[in-house]
Amino acid sequence: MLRYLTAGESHGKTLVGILEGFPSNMPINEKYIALQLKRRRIVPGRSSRQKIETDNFEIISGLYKGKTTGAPIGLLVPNKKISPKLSQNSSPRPGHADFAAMLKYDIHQSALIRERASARETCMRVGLGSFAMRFLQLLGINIKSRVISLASADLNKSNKSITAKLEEAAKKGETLGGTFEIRVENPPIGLGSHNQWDKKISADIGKQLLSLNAVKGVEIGGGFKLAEMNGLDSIDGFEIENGKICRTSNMAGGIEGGITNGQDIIFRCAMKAVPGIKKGTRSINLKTGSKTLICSDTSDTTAVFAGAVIGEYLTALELSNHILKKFGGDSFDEIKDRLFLWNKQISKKLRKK
Ligand code: EPS
Repeated sequence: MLRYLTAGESHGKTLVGILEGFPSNMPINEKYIALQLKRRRIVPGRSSRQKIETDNFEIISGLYKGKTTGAPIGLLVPNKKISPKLSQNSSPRPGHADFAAMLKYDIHQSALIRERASARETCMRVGLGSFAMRFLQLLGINIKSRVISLASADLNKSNKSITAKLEEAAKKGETLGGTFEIRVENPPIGLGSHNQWDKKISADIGKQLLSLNAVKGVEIGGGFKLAEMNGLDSIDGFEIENGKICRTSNMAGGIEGGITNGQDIIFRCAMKAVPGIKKGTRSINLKTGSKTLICSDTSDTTAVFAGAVIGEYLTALELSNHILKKFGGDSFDEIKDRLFLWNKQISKKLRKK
């Protein structure tokens, strides 16, 4: 089983990550990891903080001479912008974790909540997810993402450029939400199970995506539109094409009964607009009861483009976990051989003259 944990604060010394259960002998180099981290950083809508943070990292364990060793992978991403002194303010920012977490943890300084709740943490999840992404790529499985909409505009139909939309929002001091899609190409049949609720891969990937800051909705395949369709139209039929059993559509998004069916896995996420607003949001000081205004200069204008990239790595982590559950094995070649044999057997079963 693949597990990961992160630690670290937005302006603390360093982000820390541990990826446990990763197989040995998988080739991966630092250049590859750096490139994945850059993908999250250099996207439209980012704040000036991304010009400060370079996301240089250090692998402290689990890698030797360009190959994983099977030991837990330890990763550090030191922050460039470090703030040893945090604001003493007791006003929670609405829309963030502040209010509930301050009461829950009996903490009177909202900065202590903000520091950990910040999406800076997703940098580490992409760092750890790089290993999973490489693992999948070497097995012939690819994960892609695309932003579908920004605020209410469908990016396929809109004639206003993304840059123009973002500039307009930034000028007004506003932030924008949107939707993005994650697509897994060439997944094996049979990951997950219908046999127990906590074995369904749809729920597992959904949990990963819902754990991403600002994600408020997740749908699979036809998603919410399926609720408006009749049964027949929402079914993916069978046919024989080129002597092989295949499907007529992919409304299920590659997952039926919690099991991958061999079609592309498709998830879409709705992300709310980042609640840190330049113009300010009204709050109340929890200590004194006085009314306050909190202005944020560091928020992204939109986190949707970054979210799409992060979603890929979260999906990669969960998919790799399911591959390890199904195929077992401790070294990369062992898993690769088992997966290839499985794919061959399935292919034979689907071949019809
Ligand atoms: C974030 C707020 C800003 C962003 C941050 C996510 O940071 P802060 O207010 O903590 O300086 O810059 O994103 C990153 C630093 C990053 O690397 O993604 C938030 O509130 O989620």
